[in-house]
Amino acid sequence: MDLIKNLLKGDKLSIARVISQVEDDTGYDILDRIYPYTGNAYHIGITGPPGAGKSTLVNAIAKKLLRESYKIGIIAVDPTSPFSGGALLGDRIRMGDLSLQKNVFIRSMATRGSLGGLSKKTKDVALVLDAAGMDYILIETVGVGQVELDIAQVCDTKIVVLVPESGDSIQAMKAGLLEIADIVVVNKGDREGSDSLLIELKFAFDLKPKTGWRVPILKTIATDDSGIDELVKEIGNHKEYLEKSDEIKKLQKMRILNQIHEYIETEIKRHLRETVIDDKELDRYIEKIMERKVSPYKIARKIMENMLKGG
Ligand SMILES: Nc1nc2c(ncn2[C@@H]2O[C@H](COP(=O)(O)OP(=O)(O)O)[C@@H](O)[C@H]2O)c(=O)[nH]1
Ligand SMILES: [Mg+2]
Repeated sequence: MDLIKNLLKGDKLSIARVISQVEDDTGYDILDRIYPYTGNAYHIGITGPPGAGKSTLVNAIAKKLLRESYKIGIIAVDPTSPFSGGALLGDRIRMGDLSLQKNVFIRSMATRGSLGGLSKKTKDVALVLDAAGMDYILIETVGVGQVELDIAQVCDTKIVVLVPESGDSIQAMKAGLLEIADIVVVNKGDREGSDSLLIELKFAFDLKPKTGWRVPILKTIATDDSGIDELVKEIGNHKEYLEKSDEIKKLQKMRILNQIHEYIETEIKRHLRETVIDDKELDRYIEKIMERKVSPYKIARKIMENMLKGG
């Protein structure tokens, strides 16, 4: 099919069309077919509180990688403004000059209306960009909850961005954000308090037992590209570390296992909703459960038994 052929060549229009199909949940056939061409892109996750400068950093990192002649895919998952879509537009404008470049493809994804399915869709979009020949895929997410941590699993190098203001560091530690960090960035290094945050973080990481990768803690001013060279260098170091130790294989295996589980879960749920449970029958069960004649677990087991019998 021409569409896939052109996708594999990196044609932007074809990338966009395949992504729309994948997002519409009708894309499994395409995903099956492009899968053999994936597995070459390196995934970098950038996460942190809203306003920390993630998009600005992504922009700066992408520009640096572009100068080294790499092809870059960018996925911005932005739930910060679910009602107006304003943040999304903001990202587009800010990344605007990048999106005109031949070797960059940018996709913004709203979380609105896709509760739960978002992380899976992000992974599918990443697969499309991978097949389209991107060397690096940058995934920006707001680090506030489970979805983001889940997305972090997709990435080879996870960058956590913090800023001096508003005591983000302590909150982030609580949220387990720093647990997933391969690189910590203190952005807005031009702001007051950035050095003390840097020291605080270095202290916190020094207390951790050292095994394998040593998490670098860097200061950046994303708005004027300060510290970006070092950040990109550390991304390269981490990539090398993952490749030399067998960590990258472990990550890939975990990812595939997740994909299988996630797919099965989604399909079982859909199957249950669409075919196994008859609404009227379910109503009758619920009545019985409310009368305490039977437990919900017993009914659930019964429904599952029916499903496994092919009902
Ligand atoms: N002073 C200063 N402002 C920055 C820096 N990095 C980003 N900003 C600004 O902070 C705001 C939020 O940045 P953005 O990249 O959209 O943050 P995001 O929500 O984390 O993606 C924007 O107005 C940026 O121009 C920085 O290093 N220093
Ligand atoms: Mg952003």
